[in-house]
Amino acid sequence: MGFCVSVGRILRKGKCFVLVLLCLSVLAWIANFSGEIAKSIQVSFNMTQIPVKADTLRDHLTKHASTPPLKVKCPQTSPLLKGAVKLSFEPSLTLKDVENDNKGVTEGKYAPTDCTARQSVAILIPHRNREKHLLYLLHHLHPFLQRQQIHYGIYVIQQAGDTTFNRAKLLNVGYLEALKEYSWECFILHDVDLVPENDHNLYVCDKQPKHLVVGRNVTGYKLRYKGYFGGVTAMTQKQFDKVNGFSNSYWGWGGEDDDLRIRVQLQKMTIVRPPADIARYTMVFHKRDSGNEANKDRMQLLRQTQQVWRKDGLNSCSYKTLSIERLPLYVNVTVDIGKP
Ligand code: UD2
Ligand code: MN
Repeated sequence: MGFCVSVGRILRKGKCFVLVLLCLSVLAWIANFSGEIAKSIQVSFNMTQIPVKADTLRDHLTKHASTPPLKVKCPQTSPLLKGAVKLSFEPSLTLKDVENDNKGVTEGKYAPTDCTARQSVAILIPHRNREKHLLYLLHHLHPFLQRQQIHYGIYVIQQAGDTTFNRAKLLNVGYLEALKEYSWECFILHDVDLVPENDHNLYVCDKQPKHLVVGRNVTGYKLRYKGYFGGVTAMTQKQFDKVNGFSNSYWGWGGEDDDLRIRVQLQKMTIVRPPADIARYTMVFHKRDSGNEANKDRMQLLRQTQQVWRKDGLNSCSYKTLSIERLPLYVNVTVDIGKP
């Protein structure tokens, strides 16, 4: 200001105002420029001095920075993966055991603590009367997903009552209910009895709908048929929305997975699969459940998909939510989906 006043003696009053503005701009420029320099020093320091490993970076920042530690994006390939793991199906296993093994999970949800997950994924499991299968799946799936460094939530959608089972409609309900809790970007549509054998089979979505079950123990680890899309499937919110979800009309066993494939193909999307040596599952042995007899109408329904998909799906899925229990290891949605 002293500078301005003395200059003011020389210059007329009106010009002083312009000079003040000039002074301020020069000061602002200097401040900004020094900030840029500081940043570029920081960047080159980061690039040259700090090893790439995420935990080392975190430790370094904790030690040396006064600000809270930075959370870096999780690496493309998680360092925690083990590959093929030996699965166990102990008859004595209890839900409490699985809870004790997964203290980091709250209401079925988990996010890596030292890096930001690359995707937020909801696992949707249609279920009725398969408690033991659910237990084995939770036992394997929680640590499996944590090793993949995914932000995830597990939703079990229970069909209430004993009318004919409808897997597809339950998955539509799961999708709609999960989105009320969080804006999940990826959905894994997951049979309760399929346990993944290799954690390189990543539970994340791709640019195209992904089918994760190439082989199962019960079928000699061979793909059942070319267009097979059942068991475990990964679709982004956008992809699932684009096909209007599943049809709600498949009551009983069969056809609903082929219907979803037709919807995907009608949208000019293609199905991708991980390599066969990775996309391997053990299916816990079971017989056909009562209340899930083969659907005799399925071939007829599959001929109509092209005509009806726009009005039979997420946009016409009517149901009554009977309860939502936020249990430690999963969100349990019990629903009345009506009957055929
Ligand atoms: C195949 C497909 C499955 C689905 C089904 C036809 C594979 C690996 N899976 O399974 O995705 O297309 O054929 O509908 O090819 N469920 C219950 N309680 C019941 C009945 C069914 O929880 O009473 C659920 C459970 O999540 C089960 C799924 O529905 O895993 C499929 O039923 P399934 O296991 O009896 O049929 P499956 O093995 O032939
Ligand atoms: Mn099965």
